[in-house]
Amino acid sequence: MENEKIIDNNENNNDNKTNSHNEAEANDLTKELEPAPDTEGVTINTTEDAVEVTAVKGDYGAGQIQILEGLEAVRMRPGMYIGSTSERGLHHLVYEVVDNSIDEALAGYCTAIEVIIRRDNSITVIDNGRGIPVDMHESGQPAVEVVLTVLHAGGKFGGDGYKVSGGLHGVGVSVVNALSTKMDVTVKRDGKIHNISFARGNTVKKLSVIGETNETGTMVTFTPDPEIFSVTTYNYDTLKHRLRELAFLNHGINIKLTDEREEGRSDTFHFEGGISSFVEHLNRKKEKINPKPIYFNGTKDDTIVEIALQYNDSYQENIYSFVNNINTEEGGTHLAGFKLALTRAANDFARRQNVLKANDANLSGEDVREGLTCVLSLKIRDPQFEGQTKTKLGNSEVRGIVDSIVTEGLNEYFEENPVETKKILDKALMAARAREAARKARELTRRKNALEVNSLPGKLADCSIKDPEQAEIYIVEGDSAGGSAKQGRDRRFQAILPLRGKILNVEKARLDKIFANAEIRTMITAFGTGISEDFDLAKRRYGKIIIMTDADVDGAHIRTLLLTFFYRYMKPLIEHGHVYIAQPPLYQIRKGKKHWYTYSDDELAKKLTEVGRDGATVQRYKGLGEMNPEQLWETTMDPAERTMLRVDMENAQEADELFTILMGDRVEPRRQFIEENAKLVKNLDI
Ligand code: 0RA
Repeated sequence: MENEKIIDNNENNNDNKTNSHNEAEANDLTKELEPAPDTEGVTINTTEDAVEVTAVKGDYGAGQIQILEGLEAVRMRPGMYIGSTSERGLHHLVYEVVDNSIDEALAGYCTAIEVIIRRDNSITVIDNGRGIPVDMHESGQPAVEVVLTVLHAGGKFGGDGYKVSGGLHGVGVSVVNALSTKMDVTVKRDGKIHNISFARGNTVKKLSVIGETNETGTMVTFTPDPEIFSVTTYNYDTLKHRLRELAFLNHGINIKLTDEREEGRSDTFHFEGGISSFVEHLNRKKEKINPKPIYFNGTKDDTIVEIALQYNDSYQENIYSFVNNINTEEGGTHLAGFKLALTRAANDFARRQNVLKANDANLSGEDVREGLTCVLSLKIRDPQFEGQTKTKLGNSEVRGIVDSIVTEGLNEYFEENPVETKKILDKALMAARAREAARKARELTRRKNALEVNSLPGKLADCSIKDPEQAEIYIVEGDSAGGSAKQGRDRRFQAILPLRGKILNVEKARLDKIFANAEIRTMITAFGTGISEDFDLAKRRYGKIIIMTDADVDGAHIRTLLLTFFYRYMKPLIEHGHVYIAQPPLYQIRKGKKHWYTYSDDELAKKLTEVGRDGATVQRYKGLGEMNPEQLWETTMDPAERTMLRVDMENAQEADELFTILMGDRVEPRRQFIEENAKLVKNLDI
């Protein structure tokens, strides 16, 4: 259970679904492009072209060098080409094919893309682009066969325009072919319908004409190889999320997703508004400062820059940046150029309007970005991706390009929209004042820490082991449960911090108020990590921070408050998997001299049936306080026996939304959310 997510994707709105003629076109494609009959058992040709020479180390023994040819290299080291062979890599196959269709759309030849999850978890991607070329290549093979069997061959055909998407690794459809037990490709081009098929990258049915048409397009169906992937079941929501993102980032394209495994499950995405619609979508549950997103774009030296921004009344900044449709999570030169321009433009305008007086200090970047939701999207020719996850843009010339486009765009907006601009600048000014107050509060905290040597909070019962890899801390609701936990724990590696009452709702407070809160200061000191921009994961005193609250509404409320606080101000703790939720039992069953614990109503019913209801007594634990120290240890704290949920935020975007909905000021989205997700939040007191 340790790796279970507690933050689920809860996306139930059917935004911007359209049923335009594009969708109908995509449907027509389906009818006409039927996959060729199964070709299993046909002789297998091997690819002759030695296009990749790879030295294989490790498992193959030191010094032993193996030459790998063609797609065999991909099957040998799939991770090198698609990042992973887990669920992520599995979904990456779809993105790789779709990216080719997106390229066709960006080149102006494709308007509709359809993705179908088949009942056997094979995937069909259909587009109405030009179709993969089928003419003879110098190698003696049709171009389509080369594109699908030679690494990086795709870009060598066609030539006009540059490849924009090409996936995170930009490896091409041949990699998908190599990693699929079967791939069937149908091309409508030059008045004919052509078909070819492969097995694990090898051609098993040569290209042939199977019909006539006056349309163009490509249909690819592939079955991921279970020898390669640890998971072969597609997740609808994962594909939906990415395809919607692609529809936002490439306005006008119609993208349809259908799941044949579940009757009626289908979504169509089409956003004429592009990234402005994206920003509206991200802010849809928030109170807006400027009702219409600010949007501008510009092109310089083949670099296309698009920006949409909209402020909401929260204190968080939410900037998403993309380069060639890839989410640049680590930022880079484009983001730096944007931030620089925004801060400068806001300060210049505030000075000109005398909103900032001669003696006032400048607004900081953070002040200006408070409450900002922004999407920055670039299409560039030779992106250099750097950083740990290769999602940081390195091209230095891009900084200046983005800076000048943003400066010009913002100046124009500020001049022409005085009402919205005043609201935005007022918010930044408030943020600046709060920042100053927070600085003073933090100064106080720091000074206090320096004075009281090793000043750990009095309420903390620390553990004796200081190694953060071994040490863990239980955050316990209330003094009485804290008492039981202190007696029940293994004091060598388990620390206990009882919290009194409810902690501050940080969604509704700025840093200054947060620093003034006693419970929060206690946690900051105990964890040792600092907070916000001072946060340093390396300074953590514990490897596991375990939230242990009662299984009732108050407990759930405290847990949500704590998670909000960690999410907002100590995010790396969650990102690196250091935050857990303890799972105390709900019931104890006694019968004769024996006893059992159960953690849910279902489990209780099962266990009672198993041991027999006659003579059994059931105790329902209303709070941790009802358990004696031994019971608490046995059920909830003993590493050998306990179950914990690790808090994992796979998707910060949706997690942020969840927190906003659950904790924010607005009642309506919260009510709606609870109705839609009654199961997930049934025990949350909100
Ligand atoms: C190579 C060259 C051209 C298009 C494509 C490949 C292509 C690949 C895929 C994969 C899925 N859909 C696709 N659509 C097109 C350019 C063709 C030309 O110049 O006519």
